[in-house]
Amino acid sequence: TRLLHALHEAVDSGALSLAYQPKFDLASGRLVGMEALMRWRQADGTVVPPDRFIPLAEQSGLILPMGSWALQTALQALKTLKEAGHTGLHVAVNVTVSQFMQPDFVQKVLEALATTGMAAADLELEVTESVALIGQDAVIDVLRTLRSLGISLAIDDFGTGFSSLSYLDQIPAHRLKIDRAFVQRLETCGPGARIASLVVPLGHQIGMTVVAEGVETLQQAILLHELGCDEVQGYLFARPMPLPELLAWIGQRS
Ligand code: G
Ligand code: G
Ligand code: MN
Ligand code: NA
Repeated sequence: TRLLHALHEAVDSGALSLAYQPKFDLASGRLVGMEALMRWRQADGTVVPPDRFIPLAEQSGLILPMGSWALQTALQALKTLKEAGHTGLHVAVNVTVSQFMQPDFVQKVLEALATTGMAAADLELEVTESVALIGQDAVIDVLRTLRSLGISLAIDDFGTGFSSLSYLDQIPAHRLKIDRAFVQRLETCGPGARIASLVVPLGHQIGMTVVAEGVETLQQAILLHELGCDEVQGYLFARPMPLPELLAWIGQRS
């Protein structure tokens, strides 16, 4: 297709970039890290949202070079922050099913850490429930290997997949990210309004840090705090920003 052809060119020409969205400890307001989010700006200035090009990249296999690039770039950005004196932060990178299924995925992650000089603890990988859904021992093995190396894992978009709860206990993840659809329903009294309140103790029960995504209002933040949610990410606090903007933003804060 036309879009796929354009995406190929984008990968080659450097039209992809990463935006970084800060993530905070809810009780203290402390910045804990940021999630790297891919952006594609076409030559005519049009921005194609990741919801459109990530599935395309996944189907075509382009996600593999794109994913390696994202890993390197995100770690390099964290290094830049570190060198500017902003330490104790981690960067979270989204990873799809096919990336995980590469035989040399762990090797690629280690190489990215080595070439940027970053430590395993500086990196978090975000996987959706669909990764767990493949459910096979091979996938769980990769996750366990990453964990044993000191890399942390987050289960992204929690509650939107079709997974059973049985896998949750098997996955060695540190963070559980409540999908923003549930955060947005917090203030309503319609169906689904209480999902977030059920997910927080569920995550805590299995030893995970619970993160709410897509927090847009103060009321949502207050409700999440009352529920005992640990961390937050959302437009209320900070939008995804290119690295130079992030550096300026952090500088102003501290
Ligand atoms: O930035 P935005 O909220 O529009 O991102 C939409 C979705 O695209 C995210 O939920 C995320 O899962 C996916 N996405 C964004 N950046 C990346 C990336 O670098 N790699 C992968 N695999 N997915 C990404
Ligand atoms: O990986 P994941 O699909 O969860 O990526 C998070 C997506 O949510 C990104 O595309 C990001 O741009 C978006 N996002 C981040 N904060 C907010 C928010 O407060 N509201 C909405 N609607 N989207 C957000
Ligand atoms: Mn994510
Ligand atoms: Na998400």
